[in-house]
Order: sequence, then C-alpha cells, then structure tokens
Amino acid sequence: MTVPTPATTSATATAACRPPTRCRAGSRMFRAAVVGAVALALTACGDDDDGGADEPGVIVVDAVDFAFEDLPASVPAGTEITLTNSAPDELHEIVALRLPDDEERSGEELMALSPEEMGALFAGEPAMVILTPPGGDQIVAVGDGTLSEPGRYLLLCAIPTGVDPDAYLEAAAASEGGPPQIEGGPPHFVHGMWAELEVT
Ligand SMILES: [Cu+2]
Repeated sequence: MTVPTPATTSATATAACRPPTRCRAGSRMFRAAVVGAVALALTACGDDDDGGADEPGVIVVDAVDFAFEDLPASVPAGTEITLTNSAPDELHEIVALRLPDDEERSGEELMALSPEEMGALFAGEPAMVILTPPGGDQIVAVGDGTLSEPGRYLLLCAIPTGVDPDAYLEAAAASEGGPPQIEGGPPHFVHGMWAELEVT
C-alpha cells in the first residue's frame, strides 16, 4: 500500500484548546500534523478475521461521540485496526501516534501538553490514520491499517467538532497533503476522544 508523503508540522492543540474555548488555529495546525496526507491514499478495505488474544488479527473499533468503543488496552504487533462509525453526524478518525520508547508520562499528562510540546513529541508522521464517515466505509489515509511496531501509542481523533463529513473529506482531498481548509469547532480529542494502546 502506498505510504503518503508525511505532512509534518510541529504543532498540536491540546492544553490551550479545551472547550468551550474554540481554537481554530490550533486545531488546523494539529490536523496538518496528523491528517494532512488524507488526499494521497484513499483506500477502503475491510477484512473480518477475528484476532485471538495473542495472534495478530483484525479488530473493529467503533467510533461514537466522543470515544472509541471496543478498543483493547493491548494488541499484538501486526494487528489490523478497522474503524466503524456509529455516530449520527460526526466524521471520526483514528490517528495512531507511536510514543518514544523512553516516554513515561501518562496519556493524561501527554494530552495536557502545550501544542509546542506535543508537536515536538510527534514530529514525524503518524503510524496510522483511518477516517470513517457516520455509517460509511473507512478511508485508510496513512499507513496500511496495521500496527506493526511494538510500543505505546496514543490514538486520537482530531476532526473538528461539527464539521460536515463530506466537506471535510473534500477539503482534505483538495489540500494535497496540507491542512484541510475548513472551519470547525475544537478537535474531538478535547472532548475525550483519545486512548492509549499498547502494541506488544
Ligand atoms: Cu472524532
């Protein structure tokens, strides 16, 4: 599968960007860092294997407003993640960011970092970006849907709250790897749409 060119900027939006404060600039920068490459690899896929506890397989994560359902705390390396979306209106995504091996802070501490600190921590391309419109088919935008490298990951959704799914995807496709030019509310992770995942 094609791995798109990384769209790397070094800014995210977290601490400065909690509801009810709107943070368009911050969320745009964050999206640039993590989902800017959505235009480059639009591949829907979906297998229905059942993964065992120790053997890598396929797990199905369901996005709701605003959380990831059915996401285990730990999966074996090589596990493929697929994303369904049961929310009525909101586009959702999984952005998987592998933490440095020496990173020991908790997910809560990391999500409370300033945009600058977060940007420094995640300067590279995410391991995976999967977007799924409400009730729709997933789009694997970065990676191949598989988490193959062991480590600790942060999974989060940075879609702006209230954005129209089709408008967002069109803007992402039109941005040619840059940040989608679209207005929206705070990214979903400020509503708690993030999780830690251990890949063993
Ligand atoms: Cu979301």
